[in-house]
Amino acid sequence: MTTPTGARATTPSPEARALAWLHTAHFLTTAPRLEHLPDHAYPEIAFVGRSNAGKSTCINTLTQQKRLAFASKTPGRTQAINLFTLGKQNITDAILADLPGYGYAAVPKADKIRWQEVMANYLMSRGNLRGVVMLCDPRHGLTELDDILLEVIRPRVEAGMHFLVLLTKADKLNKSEGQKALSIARLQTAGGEVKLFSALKRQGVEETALALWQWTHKEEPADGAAAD
Ligand SMILES: Nc1nc2c(ncn2[C@@H]2O[C@H](COP(=O)(O)OP(=O)(O)OP(=O)(O)O)[C@@H](O)[C@H]2O)c(=O)[nH]1
Ligand SMILES: [Mg+2]
Repeated sequence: MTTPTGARATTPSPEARALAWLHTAHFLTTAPRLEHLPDHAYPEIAFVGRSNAGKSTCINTLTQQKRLAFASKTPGRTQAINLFTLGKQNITDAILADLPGYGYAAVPKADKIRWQEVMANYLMSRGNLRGVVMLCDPRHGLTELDDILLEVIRPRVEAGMHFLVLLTKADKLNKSEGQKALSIARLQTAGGEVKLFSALKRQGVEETALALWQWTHKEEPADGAAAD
């Protein structure tokens, strides 16, 4: 776009637009079980990963809000599915879901099994799940439970669902450790998209924001009109 004097008007970069969109996040609801999840018509993006991997911190960083999702030093803090709405001018156009972490040793076995079932059901059956962000602390690597989750979502990824692995707390790795972690995770996800992410150093934040925006908006008509 040009101004009357012919100078280019400054339009925000796609990354800045994506971050502004993420900043609109509002808490919607918390669902202790799948049947408590509200149905809605918007694309949903789920954040999954081992307990303490950094899911809630990642959501807070992406949305540029300090306490939207509850981040904690105590593993197992997120115990229900928390949903957040996104959308400019209070017009919701997407939902983020913060899922409880798995693999925390101190959780009673029955609770662990119950949660694994809830998560597998969610990932297999949630109708408008547009994408999954799997967070993984690269110092632990992808674990057996992460592998099970990869198998659960494989059919949906093959059917077109978006998927991204974020290697969190990248500030704790040096450059060569980071590159090695990327290579290993790419092998383990059979060439899946993997990025280094650090909430502390804001590494990978803009690219991830842009990916989420594209996942939820690129199917829209080119003129920006709502689908219906
Ligand atoms: N150094 C560093 N620490 C981080 C980063 N992201 C998260 N952490 C820390 O990791 C711990 C766990 O973070 P959470 O965001 O609560 O992890 P979670 O995956 O939501 O955990 P659960 O809800 O228990 O599943 C906290 O102490 C965070 O401060 C990061 O990028 N760098
Ligand atoms: Mg959490």
